[in-house]
Amino acid sequence: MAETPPRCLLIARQGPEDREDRIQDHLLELAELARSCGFEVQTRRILKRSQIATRTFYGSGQLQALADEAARQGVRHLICDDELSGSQVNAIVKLTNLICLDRTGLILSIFEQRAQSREAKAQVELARLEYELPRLKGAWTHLERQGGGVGLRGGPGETQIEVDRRMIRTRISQLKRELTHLEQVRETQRQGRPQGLPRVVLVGYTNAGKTTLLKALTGEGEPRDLLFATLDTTTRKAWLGQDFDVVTGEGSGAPKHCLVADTVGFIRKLPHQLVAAFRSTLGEVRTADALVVVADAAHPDLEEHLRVVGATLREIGCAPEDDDAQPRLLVLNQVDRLHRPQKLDLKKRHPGAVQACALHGTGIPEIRGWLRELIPGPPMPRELEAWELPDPAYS
Ligand SMILES: Nc1nc2c(ncn2[C@@H]2O[C@H](COP(=O)(O)OP(=O)(O)OP(=O)(O)O)[C@@H](O)[C@H]2O)c(=O)[nH]1
Ligand SMILES: [Mg+2]
Repeated sequence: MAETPPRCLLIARQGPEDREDRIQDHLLELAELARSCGFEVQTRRILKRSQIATRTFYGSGQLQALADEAARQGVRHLICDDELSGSQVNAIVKLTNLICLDRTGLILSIFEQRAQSREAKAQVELARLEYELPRLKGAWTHLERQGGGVGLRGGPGETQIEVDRRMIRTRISQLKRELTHLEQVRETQRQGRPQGLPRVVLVGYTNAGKTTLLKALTGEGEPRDLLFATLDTTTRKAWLGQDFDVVTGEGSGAPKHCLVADTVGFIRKLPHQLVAAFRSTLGEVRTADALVVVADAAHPDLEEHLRVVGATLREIGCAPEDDDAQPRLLVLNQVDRLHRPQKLDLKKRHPGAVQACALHGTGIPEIRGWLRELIPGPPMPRELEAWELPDPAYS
């Protein structure tokens, strides 16, 4: 019999400068993350607060009311959209008696569930330890206080923290060494791939349809309606048509191919520990011959998703104005879920993009055509779109 999923309560703070609809959108995304982690969302709640409460972030009065509500509904988990310190999480747990996760902790849990390959597992464990290390202090403050209370330096709590920190640092060093080794293995594999085939990487916001597009282009891939379904980079060969110019009739007629790699998706506030840990996986993006940026055109937050993708690409060293920038194609996917006026509006906003439905194969010949012409070769001069420009909000 299938186990019933644990139920959770989601909260986010709305400060005086935040628009309520934005916070609602963020809570909706948090609900998707919670669902992808195996939770059932019972309630979403915005907590309006002009000031952040130092100890509990949300303030003890509102938290107490939430704890009472959770107790009535039999909910055991509280998930917060805001980034909390370790001591704030501990204070919330103590006050509410609920298991408390922040957004970063939730994303890390999803990655832990999904990691399959040795490399993905090591990357996720490294990110988890980097996340936990500065939080250890909070977990042991009661012991520290005990130690301090009797006038001892290095009381039992401090000693325990030091032991834990040392163990974690040792493990972090081990993992970094292992990842460096795996990166070398990956490099050797990369060199062993069929020579002369251009390599294209699919990037984009999580759940946009990257794996579906991989499947449409190469016949392989397992798309799933979950955030972060893909963690491991999968590379497959795609047929791009014949080397044959239909107008001039020239060309050898030989089949043309390229390699297409599917990658881990991006998200707003992707924990920097994960970006750092996935450095080598994301290295595939930096070294690719071309990028195909896949976006869910039917998502109400399309433009924000694009800005997040633009900023994350910059963070990993792919700025479109760099001299060695790769050619980029924007694929506005899932247009089967849009009406004609919406598609026309999109055409105005993103004239250079291909509108596609990877699920049913619409737009795929156009994408193949772009790949055939653009790789290998210098990037075609083009005007950058707004989402690709540096954005102080995401740096
Ligand atoms: N209607 C529609 N659904 C699509 C389309 N492309 C993908 N989907 C659906 O969107 C969901 C996510 O697709 P994936 O291909 O797994 O998305 P992804 O970008 O690889 O997601 P992650 O690996 O989780 O980051 C799946 O349920 C797909 O069936 C499309 O063109 N139209
Ligand atoms: Mg995927």
